[in-house]
Amino acid sequence: MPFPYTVPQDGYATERLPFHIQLGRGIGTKMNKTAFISGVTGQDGAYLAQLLLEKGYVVHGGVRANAQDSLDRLSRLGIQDRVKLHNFDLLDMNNVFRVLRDLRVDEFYNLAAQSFVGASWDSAMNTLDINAMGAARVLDTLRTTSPETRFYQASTSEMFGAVRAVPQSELTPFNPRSPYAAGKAMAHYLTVNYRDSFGMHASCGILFNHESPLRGLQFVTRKISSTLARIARGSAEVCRLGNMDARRDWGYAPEYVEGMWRMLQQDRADDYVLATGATTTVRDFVSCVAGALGMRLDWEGEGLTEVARNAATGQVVVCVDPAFFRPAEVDLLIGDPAKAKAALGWQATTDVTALATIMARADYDSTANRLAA
Ligand code: NAP
Ligand code: F7E
Repeated sequence: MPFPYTVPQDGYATERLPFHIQLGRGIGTKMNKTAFISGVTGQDGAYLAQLLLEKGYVVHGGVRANAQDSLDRLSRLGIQDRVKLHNFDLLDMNNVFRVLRDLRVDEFYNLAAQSFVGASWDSAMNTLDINAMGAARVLDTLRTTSPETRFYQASTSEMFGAVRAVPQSELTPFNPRSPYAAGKAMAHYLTVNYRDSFGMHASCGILFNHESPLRGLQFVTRKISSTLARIARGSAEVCRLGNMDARRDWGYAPEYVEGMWRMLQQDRADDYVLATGATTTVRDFVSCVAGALGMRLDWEGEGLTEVARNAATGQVVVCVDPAFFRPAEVDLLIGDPAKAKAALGWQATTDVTALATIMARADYDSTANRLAA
């Protein structure tokens, strides 16, 4: 076989190559690609780890030293024993430096963050330190110790903030509306800057909201699916929500981690929007979840007095609570994923109704398991 050979798009399918070519990094070493995922205990980290393991990667993951019981998502996917875990904290430069210098992985996915926008006003310094300076610590370490490592930065639609165009694409100017978004914008610009200045293969995925049964319970979709699932099982509680007019472009997380991986397989690093191209209000997401649970809702009132009742029982299941309003809101997000489709062949396929159904069913089933336990 001639050398150099072409690496298949689906990773290093070593079993299809002659044995002498499998010995890539020294005698007896298989040519599995290596990846490090910061934030491997989070929603995206867990799905990305699963995807990369399926592709034959050796997957390293960063976990915070004081958060060892947060391996729940990896356990739910049945992969907790297959990810090589390392103590890793984006706040600690020495720690970041030592881990990355020693591993020198092929691909680094920077998914770790204080990711809850609502908390970022009350913990602005911490949010900026993790989300902005944390990315700087990783980029500078890679530049010094492993410049050939391909780098993915978890950028976000929140950077568009009070939007300057509809829909939002890679060309839309940023206008961040929270400490979270401002920190992510800094990390984004720094990633572009390291790519331009030092030739690093560093890409940003500007991802619109993506959800799943592994989503944190504080985010609105999962708050709705988990609370309504308990109500459908007989709970008398009420789902208390903030701004129900806010609109988001909600997709399904496992599809989005595939897009991250595709970005790092390109010859040239670049930035891409991943989105569905459709937008839905929080109120309509409530109705989708209720529908999936077989619950018809009657909406009445407006503003602070708006409620949704279970049409069958009259029980109030949703109400407005100003405690969940934000100091500044991002009212309308809708992404234009045309570039990702053309360049990466990536497309979201799960619409918001299907997404709500997946989440509602998973929460309904796990509620039953908890009641049975
Ligand atoms: P997530 O579930 O909140 O996960 C965040 C991860 O970051 C967790 O593993 C967390 O660890 C870790 N982390 C927090 N602080 C850290 C620190 N100081 N050092 C190291 N790790 C730390 O978030 P996600 O939804 O998977 O999102 C992944 C990334 O994409 C985030 O950067 C987020 O900002 C960004 N993003 C998300 C969306 C979305 O819709 N999901 C959209 C655009 C961008 P613990 O388990 O210890 O808390
Ligand atoms: O809020 C409104 C809230 O917290 C969505 C993160 O992954 O996606 C996520 O950020 C909307 C907002 O997500 C409640 O005001 C109403 O307008 O689910 P969320 P988010 O802020 O969009 C982006 C792309 C990221 O990058 C982030 O990391 O829903 N809303 N009532 C509520 N939100 C919450 N959390 N709770 C409520 O009761």
